[in-house]
Amino acid sequence: MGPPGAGKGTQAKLIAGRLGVPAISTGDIFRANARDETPLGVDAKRFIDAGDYVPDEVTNAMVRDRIAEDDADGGFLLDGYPRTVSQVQELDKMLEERGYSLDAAVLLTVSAEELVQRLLNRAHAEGRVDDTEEVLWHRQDVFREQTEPLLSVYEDRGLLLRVDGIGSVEDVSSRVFAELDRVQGERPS
Ligand code: B4P
Repeated sequence: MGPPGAGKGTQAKLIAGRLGVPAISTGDIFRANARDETPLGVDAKRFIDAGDYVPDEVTNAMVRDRIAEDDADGGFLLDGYPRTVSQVQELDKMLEERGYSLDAAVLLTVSAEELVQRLLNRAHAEGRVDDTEEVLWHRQDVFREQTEPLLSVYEDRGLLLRVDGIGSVEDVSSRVFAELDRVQGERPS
C-alpha cells in the first residue's frame, strides 16, 4: 500500500521475486486492458486519466478472478489493492472463501511533494501524457480520502508494516525485506 508514486509497483516486483509468488497489480491489469482496448480497459481508462479510482465492483471482480488462477495457489502479493473500505470487505470475503489469510500489509511512506515530482518524471519518461500536475495532486487527495482510512484497519489487525519509501530502490527494498523477516521471525512457525 502507499500513495500514488510511492513505488508500490517497483517494490512489488522485487518482493514477489524474492518470495517466488506472482505480483498482482490492479494498476498493471487496468493498463494492459486499456492498451488492448478491451471493454474493461476502455471503462477503466476514463477513471485513471481523471485521477479517480476505478469503481469497486469492477476492481473486486477482476481481483477475484485473478487470485483464482493456478499461479496464485501458493500465495501472492497484491499491489495497489485494496484501496477502499469496500475493497477490504470484499478481499476479506475472497480470502475466507479460499481459506487464505494475509501475512502482512506493507505501507510505503513518502511525502506528497516527492511523490508528485516522481510521477511527473515518470509521465515524462513513459509518455503518460494524462499525468498532468493537476491530476497528480488530485490522486494524492483521493488517496488521503479513500485509502488512508484503511491503514488503521490493518494496524488494528497487527498486519501493518510502515516502511520509509525515500531513498534508492535498493535501500527501500532492503527495508521492506528486513521488516518482513522481522515479523516472520516473531510469528510461531
Ligand atoms: P498504480 O498502478 O497502482 O500506480 P501508482 O499508484 O501511480 O504508482 P506506484 O505506487 O505503483 O508507483 P511506481 O512503482 O510505478 O495505479 C494506477 C491507477 O490505477 C490508480 O490511480 C487508479 O486509478 C487505478 N487503480 C489501481 N488499483 C486500483 C484499485 N484497487 N481500485 C481502484 N482503482 C485502482 O513508481 C512511481 C515512479 O517512481 C516510477 O517512475 C518509479 O521509477 C519511481 N520510483 C519508484 N521507487 C523510487 C525510489 N525509491 N526513488 C525514486 N523514484 C522511485
